[in-house]
Amino acid sequence: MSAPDGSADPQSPLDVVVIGAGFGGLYATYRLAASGRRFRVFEKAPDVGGTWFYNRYPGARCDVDSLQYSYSFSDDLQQEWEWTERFAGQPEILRYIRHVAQRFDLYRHISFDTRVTSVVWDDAARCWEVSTDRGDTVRATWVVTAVGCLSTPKEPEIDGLADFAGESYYTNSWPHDEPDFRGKRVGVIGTGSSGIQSIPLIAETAAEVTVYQRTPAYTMPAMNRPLEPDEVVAHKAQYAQHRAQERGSRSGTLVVGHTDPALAASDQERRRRFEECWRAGSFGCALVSFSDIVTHRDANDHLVDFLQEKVHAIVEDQEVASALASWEYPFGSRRVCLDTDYYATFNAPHVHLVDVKRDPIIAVTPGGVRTQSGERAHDVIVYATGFDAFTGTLFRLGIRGRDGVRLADAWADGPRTYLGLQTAGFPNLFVVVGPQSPSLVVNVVRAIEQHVDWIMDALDHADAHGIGVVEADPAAQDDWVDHVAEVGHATLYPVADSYMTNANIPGKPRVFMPYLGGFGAYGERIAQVAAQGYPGFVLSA
Ligand code: N01
Repeated sequence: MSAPDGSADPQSPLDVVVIGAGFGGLYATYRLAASGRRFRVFEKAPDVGGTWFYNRYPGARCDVDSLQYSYSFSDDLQQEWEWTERFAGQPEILRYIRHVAQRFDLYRHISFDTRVTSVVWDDAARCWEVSTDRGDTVRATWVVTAVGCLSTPKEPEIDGLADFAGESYYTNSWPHDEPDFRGKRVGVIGTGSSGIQSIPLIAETAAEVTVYQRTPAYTMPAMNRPLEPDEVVAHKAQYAQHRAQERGSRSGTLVVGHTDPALAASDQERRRRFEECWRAGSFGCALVSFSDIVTHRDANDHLVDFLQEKVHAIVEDQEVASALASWEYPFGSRRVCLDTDYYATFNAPHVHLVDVKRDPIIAVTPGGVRTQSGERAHDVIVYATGFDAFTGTLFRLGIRGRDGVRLADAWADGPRTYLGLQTAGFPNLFVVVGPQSPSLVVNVVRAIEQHVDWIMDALDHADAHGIGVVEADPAAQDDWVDHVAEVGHATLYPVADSYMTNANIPGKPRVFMPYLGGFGAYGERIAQVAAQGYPGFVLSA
């Protein structure tokens, strides 16, 4: 993109626009800055961090080990940074992301407080026109969306939300001034990871906590703890090997699975392994404790029976225990949670459970929450009601491809991508950790590096070969969509209603969205496509 004298021509399109400055956008920024390309990054928040910027509710914490849920691109960085806990809390993760942005001088590339409002393909000029709510309009040959899969809050479909006279908070957009729950009657709606992490902490200070549970989550104790200096030294000494193992693994982590089926094991052996995973603080361990846990309902049921016993042993009121463990779907088919004292919290006299499957919420009222059985008074309501996942944020970017087709229309029946990276009809637009890639079912920081590295290689290839347009071939895309569905449906994952199947948003098509073929295998596949000159993509000058 040079003027005749060799300098950058300000009228010519930028090389790249990146949308988002969370883990994904920040790594793309790092790679682009190093490449010498002309680019700009737009971020709607006032700072870096993405999901870790917004989700600052009490107890917000990662459930992948810190030493694995971190960038691997710089050995200096991974050697210097000191994680303090096995599972880092949100403040520590945000400090880390800010540190990365400062250490590599990335802030200067990012326009903060700037929401992208439209991304429109100009076929004549063969570039994208990107507009923002600040009035910027820039043109760029390539667009990289790094907007996260869990970044648009889901508005709970409950009547009367606006009528509530007390304080309302959403875990996914928690205020920076910490709410004070002391002496207050708090209602919490939602029992996914966010609810399960925040409820025990809210209960520490609130006068009364009422948890409205519609679907009970599977959750296991996180066994979080401070990291020992010796184990950190040992891990750092082996970082290269650990990272290679993560990259080649099914889940992008160091969890190693068993290859024998639960259905062929003795009761004693099953119990031994399930207990081991329970004590390890690793739901990933449980998912791969036997080869058939996520593929055979009977095998899965053995684990469910084990977990039911655990809940009944911790929770004193057996009726409450039954409600907390009334799972009607297989373990793992909704995202499993890791918690700290979640079940034990229900032993406190001021913590109550309302099973809204049996006693549905009718409305939020000025004074609290009305269910079929009556009204409960609250001073505060916390909504831990989740996200319009995977596609919610992408659709809100106002993306229009060839012939003005909206991405939302092209994906009206569910996402259609080739390798989860591109969509036919939307040339030169790459999606980082979107639908039909491993994304949320693996260590997402590894997945981000994998995608960004692949995209940067594709841009290098395009530059080296005089290619101006890269677009998914519709036939290759059809094959990939079928493959993602086939692999997903060979497991129990699509059985449950959840954000993974779009089932949490009324009106969205039910489609299982992540790719379950394994992180390492997926990495090999996309690397092979690159090595073979990008079959399945149409490349033109
Ligand atoms: O959201 P969720 P989340 N009335 O969708 C309920 C990641 N994460 O924010 O299932 C009553 O899981 C809903 O009930 P139902 C992680 O990937 C990671 O908790 O619709 N209830 C459900 O119980 C996680 O999976 C970490 O029946 C309503 C809950 O709200 C993902 O983010 C921490 C309702 C939503 O659960 C999302 O987790 C936090 C209604 N109208 C999050 N609407 C860690 O790394 C919704 N619900 C640890």
